[in-house]
Amino acid sequence: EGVGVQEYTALKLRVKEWPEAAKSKIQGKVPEGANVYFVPATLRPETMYGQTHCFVGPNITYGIYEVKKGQEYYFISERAARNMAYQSIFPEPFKWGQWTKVAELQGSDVIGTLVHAPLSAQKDGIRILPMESVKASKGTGVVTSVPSDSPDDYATMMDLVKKAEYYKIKKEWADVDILPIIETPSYGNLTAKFLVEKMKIMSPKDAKQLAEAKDLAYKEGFYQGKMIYGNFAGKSVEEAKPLVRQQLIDAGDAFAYAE
Ligand code: A2H
Repeated sequence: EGVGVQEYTALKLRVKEWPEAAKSKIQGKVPEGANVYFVPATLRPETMYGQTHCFVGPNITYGIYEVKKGQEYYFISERAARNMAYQSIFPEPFKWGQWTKVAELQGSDVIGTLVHAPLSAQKDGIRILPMESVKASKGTGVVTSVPSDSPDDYATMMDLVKKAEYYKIKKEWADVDILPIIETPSYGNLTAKFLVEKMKIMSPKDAKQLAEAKDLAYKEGFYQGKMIYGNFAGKSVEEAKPLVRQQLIDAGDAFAYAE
C-alpha cells in the first residue's frame, strides 16, 4: 500500500454477550465485570451511524490486551497491539513499547458476539461476523461494517445473508436493515448498494471490481456527499467527518490510531 501515514479512528465496541467458544477461552483470564472492546479502525468515522455488523477474519489470531487492569481490555491483532504500545495508547502503568496480552483467540471463536456500537442506529447492539478479506496486516484486523457506504461491507453482508448456513451463523444476525446516512448526486443514498448492483458484483471475492467500487464510493462520498442522518445532518461529509470523529473521541468512544 501507499507510503505515508494513515490516520484511523479506532472505535470502541463494548462486548455485551460472548458466544460459548469465546467464553471458554477467556475464562479466568479476563476478570468478571471487566469491559472488553472490539476495536475496528476506520477512515470514515462520519458513517458510524450506519454500523450493522463488525467483521473479523475467521482464520486470524487475535489477542485480548489489557488497557486498565481488571477494567478495560481491547480485542485486536497482535500487530495492532504492538503499534498501539508505541503510540502510548495503553496508559500507565504501561511504559512506551509495553503491552500485556491476557488471552488469545481465533476470529472464528468470536463469531456471534454481541457488541454495543457507538452512534449506530442498532441500539440493541450488532454482531461480530466473519469476513474472509480482512487483512491481518492492516489496521487492527477488526472492521466495522457500514453496508450503506462501503461496497466491501455490502457485498460481504449479502453473501452472509445468502449463505448463512455455510458460514454457520444465524441468518437474522446478518440480515439487518441498511440505513441511508449519506446522499450523493451520482449514487443516491445507498452508495454501496448502487455501485455493487450497477457493476454486477456478485461476491465479496470480486476483489478487482470491489477495489474500483470502493474508489468511486470514497471519492463521491467524500467530495459530493451530504449527511442525511445524525447530529450533523445537512452538512457536507467533508465538514461532518472531523466533527463526528471529535465527538466520538470526546465521549471516550474512540481514539486516534496511526500506521
Ligand atoms: B472503512 P485503507 Cl463506510 N482489512 O471503514 C480489510 N479492510 C480493512 C481493515 C483490514 N484489516 N481495516 C480497516 N479496513 C477497512 C468504513 C468504511 C471504510 C466505509 C467506506 C470505505 C471504507 C466502514 N467499513 O474504506 O486500506 C475499513 O473500512 C475504504 C477506504 O487503510 C477502513 O475504513 O485505506 C478502510 O478499510 C481502511 O483502508
